[in-house]
Amino acid sequence: MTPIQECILNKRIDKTPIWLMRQAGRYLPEFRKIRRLNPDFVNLCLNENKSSRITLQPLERFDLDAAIIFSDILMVPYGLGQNLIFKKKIGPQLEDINFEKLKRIKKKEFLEKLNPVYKIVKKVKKNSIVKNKDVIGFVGAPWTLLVYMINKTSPKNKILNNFFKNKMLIDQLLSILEKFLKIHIENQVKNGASIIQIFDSWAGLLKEKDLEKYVYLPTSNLVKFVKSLDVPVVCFPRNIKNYKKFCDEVNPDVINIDYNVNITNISEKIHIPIQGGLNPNILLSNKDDLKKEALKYLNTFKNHPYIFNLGHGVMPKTNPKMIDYLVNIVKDFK
Ligand code: 1CP
Repeated sequence: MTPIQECILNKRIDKTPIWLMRQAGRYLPEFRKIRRLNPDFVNLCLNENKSSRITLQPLERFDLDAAIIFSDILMVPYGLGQNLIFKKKIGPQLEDINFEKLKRIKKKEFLEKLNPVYKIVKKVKKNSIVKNKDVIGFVGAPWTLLVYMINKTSPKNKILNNFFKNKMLIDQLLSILEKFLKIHIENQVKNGASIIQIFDSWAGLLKEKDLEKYVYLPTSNLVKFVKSLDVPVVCFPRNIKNYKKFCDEVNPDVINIDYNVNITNISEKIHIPIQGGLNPNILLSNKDDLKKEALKYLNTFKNHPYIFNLGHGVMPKTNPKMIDYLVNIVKDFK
């Protein structure tokens, strides 16, 4: 069994496994080199050879316990026919939803568009470097995808003030997303993904009263589905106020916390394996501060099944040497 599966399924606590969100990406010169030659990000995500190579780049450098497939949560809207581009400094820009077209999209068409993603999973899985490691597949949660599909850009830049105006559209989109996210998950698992992570990056935008409809209900449907495939599921409802309530309502196998979560006594409230938390900005400081912060997480969770990770993705300005230093701290911790 892999170190991460040992932690999740056997609640093993003597060795803390580690992987990092956005472990493949801009902070790696070998990624930037490929990226420079591939200005169209969606095409890059559909390029079997390049994306599988990018997925493995961080594992060639660091002693990580998992590879996460190089892709994007917005490949699902793309598969549903909503085209998009990624602009430097601005991020994703989606075209208007053509709802009539989207409603008619068939499973076969969706799978044809996203088939390269599944081939990437298969290719990564076959590589000997992931032997005794996990291959992590992922999806965006329905709420976070709804945000991008309706808002058409990152809500960090702006959130439309009439976002909730068309209730019927929202309800229908949620149900279409549920159907196709299950298809996307199933095909990643079939091709070798051994864990699924559900990213709900914009869960923190919602008011408490709206969580049931937009987060708990749709996410727990996906969680049940992943469990039916016999693969562990990690949820990351970023910036949600009450992680314990989320765990009680949604029942994931693992919960990923963000860096604003106060971890003192968290083990008394949350009884499932925990992942993440470290502020990625610490990786931009110095080794001493990094060590102090990393040890805080390691010591707090020394009696709780814990997968070391960050509270959000690795920042582009991170020095790869700091990642190496962090991985070694975690591996040497006893
Ligand atoms: O310009 C570039 O070079 C592309 C930057 C980039 C990268 C490296 C984007 C654009 N996506 C990715 C890869 C990616 N995205 C992965 C690959 C695997 C890995 O982690 O190494 C994963 C898991 C994602 C997931 C993702 N995409 C999320 C959820 C996690 C999170 O960051 O909250 C979200 C919200 C996205 C949308 C997206 N794609 C890219 C950007 C810059 C964004 C975020 C935009 C925003 O802030 O709204």
